Amino acid sequence: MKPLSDALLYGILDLGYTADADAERVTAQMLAGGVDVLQLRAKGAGESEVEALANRLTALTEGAGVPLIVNDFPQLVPSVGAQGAHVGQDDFSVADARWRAGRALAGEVAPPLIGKSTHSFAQAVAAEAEGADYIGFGPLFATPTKPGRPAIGLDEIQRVHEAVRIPVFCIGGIKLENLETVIAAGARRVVIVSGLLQAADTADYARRAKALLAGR
Ligand code: TZP
Ligand code: MG
Repeated sequence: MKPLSDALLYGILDLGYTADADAERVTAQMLAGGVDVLQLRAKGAGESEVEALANRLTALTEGAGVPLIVNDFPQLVPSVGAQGAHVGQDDFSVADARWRAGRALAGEVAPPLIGKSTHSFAQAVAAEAEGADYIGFGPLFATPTKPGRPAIGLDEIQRVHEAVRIPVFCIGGIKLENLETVIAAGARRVVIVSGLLQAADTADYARRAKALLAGR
């Protein structure tokens, strides 16, 4: 499994953009393009639906050596064989998510990765103190993928990277067109959702984003 410390590009299979029937095809494209972490995000879907979807993806992510992260349902991590869970500011605490994602047989597999969404410098620092394995930091730009969440801009990226030692994935409205600007502002790793999922060629889009991230 690729270590999180090497991850540059984090892709999200968001069922707001991808039809259920296309889940495997789009996941395969993201993996072929070099996505280093893959999250399953299905807002509005119930636990059993997310479980079924995750079960369809693990063979692909495992084959690519890419961690699969489940949004919102840490308790599914052991049963589907995912590598971790992602929580928002209003979800389970990191400790609670970690407990829910804990393996039945301790030590059998790597401990679960728990990521947390953060929307400010203070939240970024707090998430690390809380024990998160990585954070999302954003939305840098307003984005229809997370409606109603104000853009935080690029000004705090540098300061967050200086203060936080765990991997920081900048997120929100990041596209190939603005990625160099985001990198110039101090980002090392990014999450791209709609850019990847709405691309005519998702694998090629991922490859180009990865090249820009690796080139810094
Ligand atoms: N959290 C903050 S912004 C965001 C999430 C899940 C959505 C990012 O999606 P996109 O389409 O890359 O702007
Ligand atoms: Mg959530």
